[in-house]
Amino acid sequence: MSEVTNIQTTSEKDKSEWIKSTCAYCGVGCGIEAKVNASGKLDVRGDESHPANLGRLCSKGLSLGDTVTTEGRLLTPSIEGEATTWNTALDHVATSLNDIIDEHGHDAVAFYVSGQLLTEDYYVVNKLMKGFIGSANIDTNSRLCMASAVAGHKRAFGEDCVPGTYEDLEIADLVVLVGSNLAWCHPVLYQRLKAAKEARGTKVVVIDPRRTSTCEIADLHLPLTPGSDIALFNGLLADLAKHGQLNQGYIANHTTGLDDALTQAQRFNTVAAVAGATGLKLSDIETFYRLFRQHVRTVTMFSQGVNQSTSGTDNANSILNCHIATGRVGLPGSTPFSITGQPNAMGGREVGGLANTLAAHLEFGNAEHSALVSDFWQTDRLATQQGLKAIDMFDAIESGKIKALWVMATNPAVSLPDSDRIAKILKKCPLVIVSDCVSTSETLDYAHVKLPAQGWSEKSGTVTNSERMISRQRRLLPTPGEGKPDWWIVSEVGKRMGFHQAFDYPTEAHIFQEYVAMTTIGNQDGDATKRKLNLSALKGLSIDDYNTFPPTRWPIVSNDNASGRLFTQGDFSTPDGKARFIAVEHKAPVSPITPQYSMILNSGRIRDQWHTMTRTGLSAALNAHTIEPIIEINPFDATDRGIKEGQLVNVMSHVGEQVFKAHVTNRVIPGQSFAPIHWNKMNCSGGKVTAVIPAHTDPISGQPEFKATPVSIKPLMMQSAGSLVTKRRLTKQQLHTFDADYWVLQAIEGGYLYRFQFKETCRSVPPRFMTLAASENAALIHGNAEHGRRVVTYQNKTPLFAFSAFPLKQESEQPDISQLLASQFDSQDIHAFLSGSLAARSPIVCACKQVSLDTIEVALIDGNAESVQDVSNQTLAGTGCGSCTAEIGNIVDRVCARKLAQRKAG
Ligand SMILES: Nc1nc2c(c(=O)[nH]1)N[C@H]1C(S)=C(S)[C@@H](COP(=O)(O)OP(=O)(O)OC[C@H]3O[C@@H](n4cnc5c(=O)[nH]c(N)nc54)[C@H](O)[C@@H]3O)O[C@H]1N2
Ligand SMILES: Nc1nc2c(c(=O)[nH]1)N[C@H]1C(S)=C(S)[C@@H](COP(=O)(O)OP(=O)(O)OC[C@H]3O[C@@H](n4cnc5c(=O)[nH]c(N)nc54)[C@H](O)[C@@H]3O)O[C@H]1N2
Ligand code: SF4
Ligand SMILES: [Mo]
Repeated sequence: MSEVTNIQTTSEKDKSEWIKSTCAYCGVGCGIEAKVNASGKLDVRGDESHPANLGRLCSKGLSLGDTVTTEGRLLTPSIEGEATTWNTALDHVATSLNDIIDEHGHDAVAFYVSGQLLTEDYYVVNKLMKGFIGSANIDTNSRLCMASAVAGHKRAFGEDCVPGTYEDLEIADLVVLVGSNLAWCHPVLYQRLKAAKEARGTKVVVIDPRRTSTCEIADLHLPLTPGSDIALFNGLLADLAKHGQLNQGYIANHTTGLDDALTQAQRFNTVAAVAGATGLKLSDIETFYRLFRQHVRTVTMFSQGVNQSTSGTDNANSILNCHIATGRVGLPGSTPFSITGQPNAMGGREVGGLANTLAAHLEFGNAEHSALVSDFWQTDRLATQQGLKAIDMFDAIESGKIKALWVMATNPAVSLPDSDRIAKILKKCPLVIVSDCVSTSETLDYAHVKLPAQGWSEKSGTVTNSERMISRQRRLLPTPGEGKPDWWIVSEVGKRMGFHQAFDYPTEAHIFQEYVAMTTIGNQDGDATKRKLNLSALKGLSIDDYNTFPPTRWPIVSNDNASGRLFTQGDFSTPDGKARFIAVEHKAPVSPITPQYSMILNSGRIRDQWHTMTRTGLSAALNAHTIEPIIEINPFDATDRGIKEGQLVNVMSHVGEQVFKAHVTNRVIPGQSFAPIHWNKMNCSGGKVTAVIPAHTDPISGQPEFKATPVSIKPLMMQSAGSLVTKRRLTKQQLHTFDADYWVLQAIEGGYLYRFQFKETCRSVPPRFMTLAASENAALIHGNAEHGRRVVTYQNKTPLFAFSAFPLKQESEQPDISQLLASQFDSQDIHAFLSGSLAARSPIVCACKQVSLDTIEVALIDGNAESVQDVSNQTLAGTGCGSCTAEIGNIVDRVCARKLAQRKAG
């Protein structure tokens, strides 16, 4: 673990040493500048010249330096657990794949890849599979993320294109956020929108069953029933028609299919009908429809609340229908906008990572497209039909049709639905190859072959963000161990499988050049195969040009890439050039609520963690905000079930059960619950939300429903708790000695903190601690039993672990023992801990500036702060990425209400 990174502000003199690159995390694609500091760590700051963020970064971007550690990295290739050379590993992979193909056919192998690969990596793995192995059994975690938006775009526009740009958010008069928690998931875009709202009064509508932090800037929040977006948007289309707001000229010249779509939509011809399906207030629906009618400059941004649904594709088209009907597509401040999740989700869509597309926006089922691709790749083995989508792919492994799976840059044992079943399938698969940069993950547990990949700070290539901006990711640090670029690993295997010429790339720049050329094939004016995805102006890009390539938005067809918007002239990519209305029908999520499973479980992200925590889990700063896998439930449901704030609960569906920590809040409405996706077996005995989510998918896109699982939630009765700090992670075996009924691991400054809960009283806990001490040959020093059971172990006079066990009901009085590590087991602190006088420490609210709840409360009480702005002025809280301002607002409200009550009472 590294220390917290220094965040530098721009200063002219050191500018030349900063290297420009792109953030490792979300699809906003912020430009960063990074520099290795005197202590060998990476300093990171926002790139003021990058159009996506203009210098801003969020807490995750600011903490990038913390997560580029050499600890926990996969360092050497291995086969069946034995370290080996690259040569042996690559030969083994190539020979094994060829043998399986010879015996069982090319469809017996599969690749499962990721939107966290670079475009160059993605391009070669897709080329190897579809072009040379000759099967399209390559799919990506974008199936869980963007597949519905992709399918919706193709149906409406004839091509998978996001028409707008980020600037549109700033010039819109109305921004509608559907199923998007922008404040936490795309924080820099949220900041841009917030600033625009402050400057010009942009109206913001948030459509989300939960009251998220994004609602802080909402003029209107529509907490609709999960899965009822189609009813709302069909109602909107009907309303636009009723009020004569359809753009008839545009519809006549640039669209087809309105009649059917409108007939379907008119089933929600009245606001009452919409209210019936969505559970929303009549007046709120009316307000939303009126805002949409009044503001031509409307951007509708949609994300996983729309995509991750068994109606995901129809959801997307219900939104697109309303924009097409009003001609609001690709115009300044006036466009639909599907926002991408991963840093290179868009790049993967461009080069064809999904099983149902070829490459460069060329498609299966089109003889001309296939001919173009075969000719370009010089292959006679091109896959002739779509491959299996993620869930079907794992089914085919289970049934034995697929014998080998190569997983790259994704963690399916955690992130796929019904994940315990996925783990069983991986266990059964005869050959599992995993390329990753970390040494442990649930998926790596099942790998026969492990291949060490370079991590973010070591890789070089390109990524494309949500607004189609291609940016360079540049090498910043040397690679620990023998990690290699993903494109190199794949190319080496390709060569060894017998396709030497096709995969003989000297550098990643050569791959990019080939991709550029591919976007130009059959892409001249007048070609029937013409696509918007075209980088022809980059043809002949030299290696130097590639190295200095500035962020550029596609299409790149001439040197002036003026507005960068698409379909501005109503010029769509369908054969007749017209956009398609799609008739879509409202359907409830597939799993019905039953008396046994009467709560809906929604899942998604929290502010400071990234997916399965393999990287953000390493940063003490990012771990300070939410420390355990919580489940949000409404006070009404909590009382009904006898659940208290902070109590452990069992969450069960018909596929599995997990333990979470209840967070009782009005953010979710009665009958609903929300759990984050980040915790898994690597860091918690429970909290793995995918283990309770069944694998139901959208019939068109194949995207799983992640946000509407019927579950039961029941309180668990625990007696005692414990915490342990250590500089080293406990081994699985050591953890086992505790035999805890619940444990969770948190990275903290200087080491790790484990929290335990037990069904028994704390009197019976200490023997387990002795077993742990024995495993390290360590001596124990016991504290005063009056203050709970407290122990510190020493090995050669150096403290190893500090542990305390206490009755659960005394939990709030316990000191935060992470202080012991922060002070490097200072002997006075240890003494205070053992004797029961170590002070409690308050939780961090602002991760960027490391401001705690206590500090904020002091500002409010002693400093007389009255607003978020006052708090920020006094403490700097909220002045980093700003995504904690909603939380600060809640604290301000709470403390000010208390102050008022006290004043009244006094
Ligand atoms: N901090 C952080 N940021 C991230 C990521 C991360 O792991 N951590 N991951 C990145 C990735 S890959 C992605 S895909 C994006 C995802 O970004 P978002 O899509 O914004 O994030 P989620 O939290 O998955 O879901 C968004 C919202 O959908 C709502 N929702 C649930 N059901 C419905 C419904 O029926 N209708 C509507 N309208 N809304 C509904 C949920 O309550 C939730 O608030 O975030 C990216 N950014
Ligand atoms: N319940 C529920 N489940 C969900 C979602 C949800 O909202 N709810 N959201 C879904 C969505 S939108 C997404 S995108 C997925 C994300 O799910 P995953 O893709 O499984 O999550 P990550 O933790 O990002 O896994 C990436 C892995 O790749 C490794 N890695 C990082 N960089 C590289 C690299 O350059 N090369 C290689 N070879 N490896 C690398 C990381 O160490 C990590 O092990 O989760 C999905 N699952
Ligand atoms: S918004 Fe945050 S996580 Fe997303 S790219 Fe920008 S800095 Fe990275
Ligand atoms: Mo995603």
